[in-house]
Amino acid sequence: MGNEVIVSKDGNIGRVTVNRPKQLNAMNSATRNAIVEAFEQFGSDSDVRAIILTGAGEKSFIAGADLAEFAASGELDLAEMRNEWYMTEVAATCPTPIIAMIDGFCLGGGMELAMACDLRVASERARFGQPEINLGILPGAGGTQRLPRLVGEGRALELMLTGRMIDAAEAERYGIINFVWPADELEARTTELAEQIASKAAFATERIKHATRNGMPLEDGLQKEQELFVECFNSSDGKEGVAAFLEKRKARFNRS
Ligand code: CO8
Repeated sequence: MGNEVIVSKDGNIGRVTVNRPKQLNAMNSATRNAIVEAFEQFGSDSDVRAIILTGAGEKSFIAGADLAEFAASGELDLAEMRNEWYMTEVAATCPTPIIAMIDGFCLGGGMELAMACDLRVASERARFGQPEINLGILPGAGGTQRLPRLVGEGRALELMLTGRMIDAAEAERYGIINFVWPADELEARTTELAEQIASKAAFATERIKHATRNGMPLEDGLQKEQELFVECFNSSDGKEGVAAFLEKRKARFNRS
């Protein structure tokens, strides 16, 4: 792995930082591959209970795809594109919950990656948008599907058809982000949130994510949820959680 992405582990929290601040953390192919590698590594590390994805510097989370790389590439075929943007699928299916911590620009493929994560938190100076329309292309890394699910079709179409940028307050009102915090508190409050999730029963957090993110029609999704509930109910963490409540003590979960 080069230094386009910095990966570190801090107790039960995995940190993934896109590190191209001069390009406003726009993602080239190497960046996307490094993100995939980091999510896969943390997703299979049983010590890691929550992941924080962010961008280096104060100006940008991720300003989308690297347009210089776009310009230098020739024709794109479907298989190549799927391979290049596999990262959003890895984020959505990674068993470990991922929080996108957004400071500054969150645009195009950056917004699509954030939407593939599980929670999004932002500083007051964050800016969001799907500016692909201004380039004559479309949000092709999940934007046309994930944005309407977050904000409803009308708002999603308006954002994608105009390419308008919105501020953090509007993004919160739209339901794109979970919390807006002052920039100087963003890191600490995101870590607190990650620690809160990391302190829960990982056997169950994984299954909550899986059931919620499976993208199935309602009936199939409800059936899947019941299957996963039975697994959790019968797990040793499930037994321990209920026993601890009744015994008025803190639960000791062991991810099984
Ligand atoms: N790619 C490459 N370089 C970038 C990008 C980018 N996306 N964004 C910014 N940069 C570079 C600039 O070129 C500039 O470099 P330099 O200093 O060498 O000139 C540097 O970052 C700083 O940028 P600006 O000087 O433009 O900074 P400003 O504060 O004036 O503006 C903006 C900031 C508004 C964010 C502006 O840079 C901008 O509009 N950037 C482009 C944003 C954009 O259009 N993103 C979407 C890209 S397309 C995409 O993400 C599609 C994803 C799905 C594709 C799936 C199919 C394959």
